[in-house]
Amino acid sequence: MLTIYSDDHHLHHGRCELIDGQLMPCFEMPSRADHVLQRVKDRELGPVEAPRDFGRAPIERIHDKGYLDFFQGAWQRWIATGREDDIMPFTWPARTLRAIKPTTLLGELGYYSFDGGAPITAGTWQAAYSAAQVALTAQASMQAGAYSAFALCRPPGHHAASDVMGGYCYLNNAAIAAQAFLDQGHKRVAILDVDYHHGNGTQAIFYERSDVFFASIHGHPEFEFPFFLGYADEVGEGAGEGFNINYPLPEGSAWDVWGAALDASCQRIDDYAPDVIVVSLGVDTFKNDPISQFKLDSPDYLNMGKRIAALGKPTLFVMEGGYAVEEIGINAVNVLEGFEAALKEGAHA
Ligand code: 6XA
Ligand code: ZN
Repeated sequence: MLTIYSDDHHLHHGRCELIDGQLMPCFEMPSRADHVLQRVKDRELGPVEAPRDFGRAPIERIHDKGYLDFFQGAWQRWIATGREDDIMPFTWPARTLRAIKPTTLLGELGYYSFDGGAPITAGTWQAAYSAAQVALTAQASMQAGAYSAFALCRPPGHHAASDVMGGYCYLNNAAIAAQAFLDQGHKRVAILDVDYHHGNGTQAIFYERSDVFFASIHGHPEFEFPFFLGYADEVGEGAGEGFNINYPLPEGSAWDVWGAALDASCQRIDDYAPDVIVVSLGVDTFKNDPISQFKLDSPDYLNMGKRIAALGKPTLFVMEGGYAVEEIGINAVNVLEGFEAALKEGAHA
């Protein structure tokens, strides 16, 4: 399987995030992608290539132009005021306030974000832009005939909506790739989000559309981030009704429960009959992950890949979360190796 990877992710290394009542060093750190890349190489998964540059146009198919302009220009505005530490939002237009867009940098940042977990640093735009190009290049390789590809994106993307950042995410790499498939002639794309956290951004982007089916398996928002989306009764709206499915699972869920939700997700995806599948591949479902309450073990990721392969569809894997840095490479690449092993065994027609 071809892996697309850019070193530009090193340009983004936030100092801290606000989590569980504390300012903590960011769990989302450069060594995550380094470990995944190393494992891809150690296991000889396939060639590793740098992304091409498709420009901003395919990103603008998903993200609001004003949001992109703000994000791209935020750092220059910040340092022009004499600051050089990370930019962090701290006030949001929640109920009782007006959802107006202020003109000051920190006001605008509150408007364009939903949590204190997505710091903007000097290199954040470039890293996120390159991650989107990584996803687009992997997508292009499939458009050119590859059956599968791995977009080793960092920063991740599934919490980012059209004009909102948060949860370590700025640009929604999986959504951008899904839209590119549609723009290049595919009719139906299914996004399967296996990250521990609900993909609220991806859900929001496609909630009223029937050309993208979204299925997510995640920690129940009653106890887990992002808290305000990801419930089972969110089934899509308008033209999108019936094209969104959530499997919120309890704390402590291991493969027995998780795998059953995967089976159910795959059944729904099968019914949808997509042309292509995009997997939001987070491995923070791992038992030793520092910010998750699920209990998947490393061999479970092989089974995950096999089950996804059994869908028999071209599949693009897009890297999302996973913070047990020592094991993130093993677990992510296990999914890809399980997928490839199943293909060799003839799981797809
Ligand atoms: C709170 C936790 C953010 C979770 C980010 C993640 N700052 N999403 O892994 O998939
Ligand atoms: Zn996650």
